[in-house]
Amino acid sequence: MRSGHLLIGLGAVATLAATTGISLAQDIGVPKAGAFGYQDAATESMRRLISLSVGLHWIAFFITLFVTILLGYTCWRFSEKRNPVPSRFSHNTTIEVAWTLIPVLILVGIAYPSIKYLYYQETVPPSDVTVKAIGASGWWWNYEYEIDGEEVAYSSFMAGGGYATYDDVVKGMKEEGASDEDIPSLALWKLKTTAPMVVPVNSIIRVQVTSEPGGVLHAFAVPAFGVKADAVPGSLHETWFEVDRVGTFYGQCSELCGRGHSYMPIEVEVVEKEDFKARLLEVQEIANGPSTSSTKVAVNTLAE
Ligand SMILES: [Cu+2]
Repeated sequence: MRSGHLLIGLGAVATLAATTGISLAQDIGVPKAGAFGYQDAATESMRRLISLSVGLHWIAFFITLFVTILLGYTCWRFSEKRNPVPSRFSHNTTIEVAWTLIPVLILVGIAYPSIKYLYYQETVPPSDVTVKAIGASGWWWNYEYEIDGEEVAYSSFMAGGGYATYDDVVKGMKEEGASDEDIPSLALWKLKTTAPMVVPVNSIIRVQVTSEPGGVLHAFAVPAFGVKADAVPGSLHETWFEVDRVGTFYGQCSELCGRGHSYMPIEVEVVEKEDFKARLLEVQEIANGPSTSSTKVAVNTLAE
């Protein structure tokens, strides 16, 4: 059975490696039947993270292989039958130095790329757009921008929130008068929002993450971008990403924040640079209504 497991292990690592290639697939972050490994990387940061992870898996694989073979050989070679008179020595300087030094070198070999990646990820380059993502205590996200001195702010709720089952979502949203394209597909249920975060493609996006004052902990996470930042009331955390393609990407709140934790998805719409401002203002208008002041954040009207 062991060789079977090894083959599965090798297959798993190969699949992880395969996910590092650039794909033009849309709707990254949507669950797919039989999917395995990481989501397609849409940023350089996530590509680096995947190659680091694949490298670490290979190191862990060979260490496990080595230890398993050594253990098997020892059990076989030094059994009572084959080795009736055991040797009595208790020290061997050469091997003691080796089994101390080799693991230290392996750990240093792991630490170096890990710290290098951390430094890359934690250093925010000069940004083109800054977005403030605020986790709301009623379980949704608020997004705030300042574009050409103009404040843009809106709330992003789960599309079809407040219903217990997917059938109820379809039925309920139809009764509310929603069009077919507003109703999320089953795969997009709990991922699609009423108003996505909008960002331009191939631009450095700085995301400032926090939580409502007096609120609870959330976390802003989009796996395809390789970002995850805790949202803590009274504290401003920063992360950044630069997406290499136009499309829609999904993430979810990734810190257990309470009753509505699974109902506060993150939908990021990546658009061409020249379409960015118009699309952002359009989303703000959809979210807040045409007459609402841009600085006013919509109140959650969805049933909880
Ligand atoms: Cu949350």
